[in-house]
Amino acid sequence: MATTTSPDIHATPEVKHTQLLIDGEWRDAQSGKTFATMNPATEEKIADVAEGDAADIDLAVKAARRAFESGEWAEIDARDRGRLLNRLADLVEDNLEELAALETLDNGKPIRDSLAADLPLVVDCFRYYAGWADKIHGDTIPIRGNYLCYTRKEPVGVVGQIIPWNFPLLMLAWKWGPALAAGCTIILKPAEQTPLTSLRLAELALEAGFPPGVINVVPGYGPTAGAALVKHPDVDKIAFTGEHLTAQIIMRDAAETIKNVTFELGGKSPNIIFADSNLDDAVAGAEFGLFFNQGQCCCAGSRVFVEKKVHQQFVDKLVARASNRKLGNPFDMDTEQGPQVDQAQFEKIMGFIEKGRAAGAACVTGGNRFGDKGYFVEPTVFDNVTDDMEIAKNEIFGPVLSVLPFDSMDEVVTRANNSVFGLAAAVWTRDVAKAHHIARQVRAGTVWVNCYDVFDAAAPFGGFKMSGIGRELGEAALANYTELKTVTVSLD
Ligand code: TXE
Repeated sequence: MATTTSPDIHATPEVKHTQLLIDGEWRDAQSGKTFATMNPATEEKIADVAEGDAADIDLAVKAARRAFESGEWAEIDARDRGRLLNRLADLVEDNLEELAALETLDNGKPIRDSLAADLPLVVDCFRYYAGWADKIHGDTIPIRGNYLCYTRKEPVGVVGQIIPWNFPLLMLAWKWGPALAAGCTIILKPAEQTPLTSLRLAELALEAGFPPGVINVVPGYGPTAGAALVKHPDVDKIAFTGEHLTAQIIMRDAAETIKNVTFELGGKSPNIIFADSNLDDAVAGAEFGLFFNQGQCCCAGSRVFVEKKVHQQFVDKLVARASNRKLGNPFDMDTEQGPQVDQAQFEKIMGFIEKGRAAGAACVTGGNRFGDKGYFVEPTVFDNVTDDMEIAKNEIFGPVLSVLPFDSMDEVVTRANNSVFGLAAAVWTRDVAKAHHIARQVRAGTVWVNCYDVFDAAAPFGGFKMSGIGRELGEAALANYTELKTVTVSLD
């Protein structure tokens, strides 16, 4: 894992690339259009970035198709694909502080999180999939008759990857790692809020030696660039992370060409705290599980179920911690919470806070804007939330935590599962049997026991129900980027 020493956190990182990367070349959008990417901490413009649309997507798809068909990529030794991924990981490590600063500038996340979480996880992810590149293989299968039957795992082809803004580099790594290990070629559409680190990574990929056309990056808006990628007949697969409502549009658009899709969507994850838990650990876990990354995590533990016996004690401790969180300049090393990513997200969150109050939930800390510049929201805790309230049902994607008291195990399982989502869950208890019972009964792709937000490139992640289709990370993610071919040879 990468380590850092005394980063120059106050230096404004240089914005080296604002154009599209297509076929190994930096280009303006064919329309000549640009869009502004903003600093959410200051509400000031950072840079104008080329705004790709359908015409640019078409060029990028042609480049990716040529790179895929030409064999200079898919046919190179699998081990060499792994070597390139490792070289990319090295370059990320060599430029870790610059990348972390650029991420913080464009997204607003505290520099200490970019340095300690996002970037090390990116490096780990590339290295993990570098190791897989030469281990993707089929089986021999004993079928009836005198035949040799075997399977091959072949790259799915040209893939479109559409990512969000909450972990711009990490979402890129989760998508690039398995796709490149499998031998696919890529068109990445980063989120319009945070295009800068994707473009810098594209430059590092060129430096690492990925052939032209293997990795193309086309910033732009969802309904134009994103939709063009989804509808393009020569794109074999779409991998998307974002909102379930967007996924519904993508699924409809992808239906036109029966495109293979995988989705990592939102959640309303239950974090269940039993009276027999180590309460201080549980409180710390609830705080981290929701407030990390300004609450902008798909797996945020936004429904905190607390056993009634310890409810008041828990709320008092949580309020003490939440109200002590340090908000401010994300480039200060001791800042724990930065701004939300943009005005739209800020307004969405403030709207939910109003709905919580109107529904009668008790706002026990926070509930307001912080400061008068930048999209900062005070860490907010609602107590005595009931399952039918809007704030208990919808993904808020901000620093707003709901406490829901409960009495019994059966009750809490039913209530935890009473959601259209099923991404993650956590349980805090000293009773092993209780922990495993919850782990088994809760319908979610990840269950953490006495911990929260523990991620590793090797551990699959993804959702049940409306939280997604398919799994990212781990060996499981390779299935997203491979087609299985059966070959049967007559031995007569
Ligand atoms: O998401 P979108 P937004 C949730 C979270 C947040 C809400 C809205 O609740 O408040 O979504 O955020 C591209 N065809 N999550 O509007 O629209 C878009 O350009 C193709 C949860 O930012 O899903 C961007 O690149 N692509 C989530 C990406 O989709 C389209 C992370 C994500 O944007 C498109 C982010 C279209 N028609 C938000 N429309 C998570 N699961 O972690 C948009 N896009």
